[in-house]
Amino acid sequence: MKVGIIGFARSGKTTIFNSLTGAHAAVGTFGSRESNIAVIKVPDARVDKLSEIFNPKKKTYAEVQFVDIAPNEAAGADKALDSAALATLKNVDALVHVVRAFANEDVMHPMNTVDPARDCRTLEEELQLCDLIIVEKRLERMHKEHRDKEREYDLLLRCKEHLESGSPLRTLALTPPEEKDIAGFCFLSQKPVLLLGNYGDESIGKPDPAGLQEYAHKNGFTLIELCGAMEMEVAGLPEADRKTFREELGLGEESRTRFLQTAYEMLGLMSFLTAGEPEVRAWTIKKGTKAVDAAGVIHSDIQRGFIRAEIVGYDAFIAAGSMVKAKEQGHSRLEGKEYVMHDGDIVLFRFNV
Ligand SMILES: Nc1nc2c(ncn2[C@@H]2O[C@H](COP(=O)(O)OP(=O)(O)OP(=O)(O)O)[C@@H](O)[C@H]2O)c(=O)[nH]1
Ligand SMILES: [Mg+2]
Repeated sequence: MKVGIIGFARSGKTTIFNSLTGAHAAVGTFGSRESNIAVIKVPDARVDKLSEIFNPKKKTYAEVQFVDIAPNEAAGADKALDSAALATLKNVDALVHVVRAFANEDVMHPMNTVDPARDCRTLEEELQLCDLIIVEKRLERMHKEHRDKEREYDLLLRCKEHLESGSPLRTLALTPPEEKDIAGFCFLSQKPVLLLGNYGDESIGKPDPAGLQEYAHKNGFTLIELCGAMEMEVAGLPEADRKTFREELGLGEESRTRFLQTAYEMLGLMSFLTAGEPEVRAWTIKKGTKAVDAAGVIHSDIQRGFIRAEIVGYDAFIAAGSMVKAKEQGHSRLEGKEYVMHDGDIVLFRFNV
């Protein structure tokens, strides 16, 4: 999974990027002009347990890639995204909007005041406007080419109306074939947005100090609240010291864990597992994914040549203690293409290409 970190200039994007990934990208004025990329492993006790049993050559956790967009070249702008950012964000699966909720006289907000709800609204409008420009250009071109009887034209007209009414494309009801038809546009307002309130340490212990909880609740957003600067400091400590510091500072559970749990839940993600001597591995899919599409996450050949999925549930496997026993006890099932995957399914795909 790929996540794009967006937000206004100096909202703490790189600070949050560092605290979630443990990277050491430079923050502030001397930060890099390039975007930052880092990958984190998704902790999964099932991968650890299966590895104890299979003793594989390789143990692979699911991964989340974070992209922290480069500072906006148009300094002082009330826009969060320049053209470089737009290109960077095309292929991410979700957006994390870092909302500045900390006061810091030394680093001014590009709009001079700190107003989290305003930033959320402004950025949401910006995403919609970016998409509207793409839609209008495409419609105009299709019209010129006398292609306005095509299905895509109708669909884009619907997108246009929806955007013009001030709504993001993620709230437009689309059938699965329609989703496929517009997937190539990589519309930004269609991507799920997770709000990340970046607070100063003066906010710790205060109820909804920036009004962000209320905003998120009213507008149907998921919100994660962090003290970016402190989190980044703690993320740089040796692992043994981190827990004590977190407790002393009142920071609560590890920010990465909290982030991953919230993001998985919001995005409706789950994992299935593959296990054998060469490798034990977790794979991330959306809830509701069918066996044949889950196969495609591993390799397109396996999807194309799909015959059957041999499945044992994780809990049944652990109770049985081995694959042989799980099979003897009748826990192994052969499922077809249409089978809807369950969280923790241990799978062996049978395929033929
Ligand atoms: N007081 C305080 N300062 C913070 C916090 N988070 C970030 N800052 C400061 O704000 C400045 C900008 O932080 P960055 O993480 O570089 O912000 P950014 O959004 O990546 O900035 P650009 O990439 O330049 O748009 C730095 O000087 C940080 O030290 C915070 O939680 N509290
Ligand atoms: Mg930055």
